[in-house]
Amino acid sequence: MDKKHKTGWISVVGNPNVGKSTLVNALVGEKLSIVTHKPQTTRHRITAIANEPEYQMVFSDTPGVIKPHYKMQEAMMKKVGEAMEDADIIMAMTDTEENGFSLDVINRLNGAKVPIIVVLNKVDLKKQEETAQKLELIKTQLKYKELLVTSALHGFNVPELKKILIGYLPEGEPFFPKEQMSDLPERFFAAEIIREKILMYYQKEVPYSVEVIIEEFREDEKITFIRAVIYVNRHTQKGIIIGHKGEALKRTATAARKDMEKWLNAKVFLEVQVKVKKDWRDSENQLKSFGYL
Ligand SMILES: Nc1nc2c(ncn2[C@@H]2O[C@H](COP(=O)(O)OP(=O)(O)OP(=O)(O)O)[C@@H](O)[C@H]2O)c(=O)[nH]1
Ligand SMILES: [Mg+2]
Repeated sequence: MDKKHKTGWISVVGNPNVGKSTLVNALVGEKLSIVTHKPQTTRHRITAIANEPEYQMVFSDTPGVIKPHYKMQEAMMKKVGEAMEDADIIMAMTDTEENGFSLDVINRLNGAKVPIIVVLNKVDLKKQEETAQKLELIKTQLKYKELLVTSALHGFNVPELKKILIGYLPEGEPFFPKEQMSDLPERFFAAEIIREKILMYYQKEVPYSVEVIIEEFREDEKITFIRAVIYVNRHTQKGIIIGHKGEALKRTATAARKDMEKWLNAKVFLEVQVKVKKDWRDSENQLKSFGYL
């Protein structure tokens, strides 16, 4: 007997830095979502699709849940809400560094009408007894269908998690063509690669004050031309991004270009400019033009 095809939206929700993007990348087998050791790496809802003949899982990686301090963060939190509304399954994620789920996350999850799968990530970092204690705490915090420990970084329990998710996927036709891995354009991922390097190379508030926009993305036969603008909040940050004799920017752009070449499997010519858009994080118009609203 033929098994019916399964399709569904799976949203990953949790505090910053617990490994949501790492896990989504591991589940789809491709690095789509950027990952850094800093919190608030993910700012958008990122679609990542796992395709097999018998199923299509459409993951929404989301920004870590925080209390917003400026309009951009409000927009980030709105995306978490939207991803939860659309979900057929919610993956609620915490890690062994956290002391169970935060109240903000619990409050968001309480009204959920779809199955919740709880994931306790980063089990590689702690002894078994400590992990067991965290699991006991989580059991008292949420109503869920399944509870699983993972190490997204090392792939531990990722195939098992996938099997569990398939079990909860609704039957249905695929939403996207089977070769598609995301509904976001290449330009978006190119900008994210640059932002990942900025998060890695710059300190304190600087990475959080930056937006990256791709103004040109042109694939010629032999080379892909990418022209990017890094927008900063304040004039002083422009100098920091560029650095002494332009060295900081050069390092960032070179690292980004190398990753882009791997991702596109093509030679890339990357041009990066830095511009100031004063207080863009609190400007509705700017946030609209940057795609947050
Ligand atoms: N040791 C260990 N580190 C992990 C694991 N999963 C993720 N990490 C690390 O945790 C950090 C945060 O990972 P991300 O995937 O960016 O976390 P996130 O939840 O998407 O973070 P935000 O986008 O900021 O909300 C990175 O340095 C990862 O390499 C894991 O299983 N074990
Ligand atoms: Mg993330």
